[in-house]
Amino acid sequence: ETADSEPVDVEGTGSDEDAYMGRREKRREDAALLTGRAEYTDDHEPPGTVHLAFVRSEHGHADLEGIDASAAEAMDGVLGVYTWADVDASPSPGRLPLSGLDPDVPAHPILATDRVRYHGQPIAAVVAEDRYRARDAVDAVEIEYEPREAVVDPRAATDPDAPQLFEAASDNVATAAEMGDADTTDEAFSAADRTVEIDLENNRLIPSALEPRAAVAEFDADDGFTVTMTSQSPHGHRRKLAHTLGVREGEIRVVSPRVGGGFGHKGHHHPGEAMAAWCARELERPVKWTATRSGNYLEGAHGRDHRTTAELAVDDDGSIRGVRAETVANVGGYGLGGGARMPVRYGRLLSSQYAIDAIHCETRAVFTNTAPIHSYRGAGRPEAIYVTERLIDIAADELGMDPVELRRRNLLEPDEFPYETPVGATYDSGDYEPAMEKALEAIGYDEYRDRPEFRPGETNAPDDDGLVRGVGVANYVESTAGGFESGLVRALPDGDVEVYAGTHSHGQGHETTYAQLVADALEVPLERIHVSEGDTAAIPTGTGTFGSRSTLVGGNAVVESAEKVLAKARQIAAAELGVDPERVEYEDGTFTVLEGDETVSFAEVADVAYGWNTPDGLEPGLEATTFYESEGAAYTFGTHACIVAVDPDTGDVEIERYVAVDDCGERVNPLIVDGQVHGGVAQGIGQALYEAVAYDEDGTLLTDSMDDYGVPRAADVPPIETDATVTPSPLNDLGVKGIGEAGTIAAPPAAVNAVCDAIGVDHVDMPLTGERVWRAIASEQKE
Ligand code: MCN
Repeated sequence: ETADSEPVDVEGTGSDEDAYMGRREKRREDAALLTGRAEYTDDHEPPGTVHLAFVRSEHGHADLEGIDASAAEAMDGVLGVYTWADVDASPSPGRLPLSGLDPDVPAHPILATDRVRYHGQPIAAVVAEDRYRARDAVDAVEIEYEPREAVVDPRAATDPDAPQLFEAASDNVATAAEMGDADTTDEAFSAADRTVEIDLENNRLIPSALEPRAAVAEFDADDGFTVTMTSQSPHGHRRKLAHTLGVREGEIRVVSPRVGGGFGHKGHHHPGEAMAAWCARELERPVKWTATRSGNYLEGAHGRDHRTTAELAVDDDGSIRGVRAETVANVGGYGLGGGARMPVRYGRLLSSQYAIDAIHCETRAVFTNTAPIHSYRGAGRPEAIYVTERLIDIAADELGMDPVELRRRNLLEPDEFPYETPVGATYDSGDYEPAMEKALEAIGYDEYRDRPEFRPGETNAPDDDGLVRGVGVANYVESTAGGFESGLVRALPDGDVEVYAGTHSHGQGHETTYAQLVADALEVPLERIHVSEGDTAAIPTGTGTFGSRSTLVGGNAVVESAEKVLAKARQIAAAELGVDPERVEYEDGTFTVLEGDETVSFAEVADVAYGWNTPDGLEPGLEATTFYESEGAAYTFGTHACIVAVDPDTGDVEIERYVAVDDCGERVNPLIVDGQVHGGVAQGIGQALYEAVAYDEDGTLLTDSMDDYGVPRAADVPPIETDATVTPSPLNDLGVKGIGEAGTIAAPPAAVNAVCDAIGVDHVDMPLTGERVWRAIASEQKE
């Protein structure tokens, strides 16, 4: 990227050449991040800081028969070793808040009570003068376990004979939900010409943010707690910490400095930050906890892990009549936060981009002896879109139809919006075909299908290099935004502007995009805008960054506040100029009397606002706060397509080309939007080709480090060719929709569709390792 501030050329954006909206502004936060000047949680070290480390369960399922901490307590530099008995004897409830589940199911304790339910569950907390001594003392704590039989597979867990995790959850079912209408769907299936079926696994993933979870807790009897931590939602964490510690929200300040990636798992409340705060109060010393990579892998909320049987009913002319899905979603050892409720809502996106009259989805969220599962980038949307987009390719094969043609025949038309799906989603706006055609054109779909090597429904013939190639296309929708967000805009006396938002960027570039929005609204230069997030003491109560919501709710909140500031500035300017506010026009930072020459600048108005002589009837100061609530979700959409090359001798897959055409409405900063797509696609490719979480049958996590867990390296990710269409959301004045999760949703079905096309099979479960693909080719050849 060389150009700093080019106006964009996509129709529908950047119409005003002077506007910052639509410009490819470079991220202003990057200089500090890239040169190592940025401060992360682990950089914070107040005087007297001591270090917390956890003794973690070595078993997936076991009763705790005894804990002997005497040797650890006697070690040099060790300040305390704590167990559940200590937490239980303290005023803190010590259990993470759990909503939406049977109240008889005990919530996750910050230290294990009398039983451990997953490998890595924290059992005891050791605090020492430095982290090395803390780590040595962890090894000196003796735990006596009585192992129990474990269950790690969510389907197996629903067997009445399977080990039960909680008495109150029979057959280990945490919660269940049904979406759509069963009878209508049955009728659609009986009336349809054909049905196809798939049984698939949406593989469990572990978030691999560069920065592990971390917290530094300080306690003062007069001021309460200050918890500096890695957080996607500082106000949310304040609330949850107050619950776990048993104190009032006003007694806690959460500060979240730079956050080195989150991908969902830094939005959830884990034992680490709560235990650091608990220990800080106990010891009256600042307590730092930084998870090790393995600690993060063992216990940082995992994602996905669905088992689904799904069917699609279709007529011979390609009209899709219905979709039916039955899913068992793993939630691990405890339903972390709302984590048990989250997967049962996944069915809401099963309609993808299509007009399907009948859909029915049943989901059960199930406890197993594995790490708690919560949301991982996409959180339910990738799981749903994967089901539908895989079914469509299988149906096309059954019909002998081009899978793109089958999609084209069923796409929703632009005049059908707002569109209510049979599974309870209301799509705000969409124009799906142009995005799909753009992607097909870019990948060269028709030329690919015309190649002599292409053999529909069977393994394609190898090219001269011996590799078989395949093309895969996936359409998607992404529900973005929801809830409310806070935005405060404050003009300072010299006309500089501070912006505070309740969201918290952990890689998304909010400092740049919010500044662009406010600079436009106030018509002042970008350099004069200063954006802050991440401190509950400075920022009006907000919600946080997840669900690709920040641009829509946070963006509109700061813009509305800027507009309120400008309205007041106009009143002050009018008084200064001695005319009615209606007789004042504003352009490029200057108020001018209509048909006159007198002017006053925005900076001069700000100076007056904080002077001793504010005009009569006007309160001093120049700031405004907005709590913006979105009217509903805005539905981003697009089409991703890729070409893969498969080595038939080894099953190795390489993605040779990847095209992403996304439509997130008006784009604030297309450069950042591209970056978000790149990151999301890289993670989607990780899920499709490399990332597999393995537990053995005792519930031991086998992939507890980056040696064993296949996060894609730069060389594993192909160049990503991005493009866009622009269909504004009618639900908000900016016309924006979110983009943060699009790539993780679209990439897995695009990649798997391409491999299945190359080797001529119906389905191979992710990740598409060489072994799995080779076996699929071998079994296809046998038939
Ligand atoms: N943007 C834009 N125009 C739009 C939409 C978005 O210019 N129409 C810009 C935004 O202004 C913002 C960025 O794109 O700078 C992402 O905005 P948005 O889609 O609103 O998403 P959020 O900021 O709420 O980010 C959340 C999303 C999620 S849910 C995960 S998980 C995720 C992600 O973003 N985790 C990330 N992107 C990540 N990127 C990095 N580097 N690291 C993570 O952990």
